[in-house]
Amino acid sequence: MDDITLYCFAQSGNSYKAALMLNLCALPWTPRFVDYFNGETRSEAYRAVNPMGEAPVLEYTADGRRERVSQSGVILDLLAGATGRFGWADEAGRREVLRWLLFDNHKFTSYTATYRWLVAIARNGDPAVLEFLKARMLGAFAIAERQLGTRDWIAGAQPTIADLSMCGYLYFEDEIGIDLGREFPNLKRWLGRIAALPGWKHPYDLMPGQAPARP
Ligand SMILES: N[C@@H](CCC(=O)N[C@@H](CS)C(=O)NCC(=O)O)C(=O)O
Repeated sequence: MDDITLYCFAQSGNSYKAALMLNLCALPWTPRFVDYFNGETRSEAYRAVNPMGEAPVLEYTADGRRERVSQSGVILDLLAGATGRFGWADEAGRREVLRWLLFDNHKFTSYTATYRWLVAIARNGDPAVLEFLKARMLGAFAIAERQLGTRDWIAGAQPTIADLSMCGYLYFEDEIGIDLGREFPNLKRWLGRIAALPGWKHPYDLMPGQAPARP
């Protein structure tokens, strides 16, 4: 896998999952800024890159061909296979990682990302919608908090792509407006363990684009 480009932008926790994996694996990569806030993901040109209209997209050369893949979970799986890093030891381990990746994509990240977007970026959420999303987000946090009560990493004895996926939005803790250390201490300690991995960077130091003004 050569000549890696990641379509991404700094506020995107989903892009961060892939960017963090690339950095932790010390793979050389170039960010390609996605101008999400000016509607790039909705443009025809971007839909030609990713018909789903989302960042991240990983572009790379393999066997002389230029390839593209989207969906952070698939990108993480691809990179784990290509590098032998942050993967699993056996089939049962693979299923465990997959279980948490799906939980992350369906609930953990999706409620958190939507809630954070409304409170920190759009700042125009209907209070009833915000209340609903926050409750769903906190419910997902509680499940991960419990999982991390007896173990250091989400899906195995070592860090896996499940950890890298689930942490995608949690370094935006101040924007989400949650004191993780007080409310979810296991999650907070786990984020510290991920941040101690060589190559770790905060999303705003890893991807192009401006951090939103603090709420
Ligand atoms: N499940 C997707 C979610 C990707 C996603 O929602 N990306 C956002 C940025 S964080 C996006 O590009 N949204 C574009 C839009 O809604 O127009 C993944 O994990 O890659």
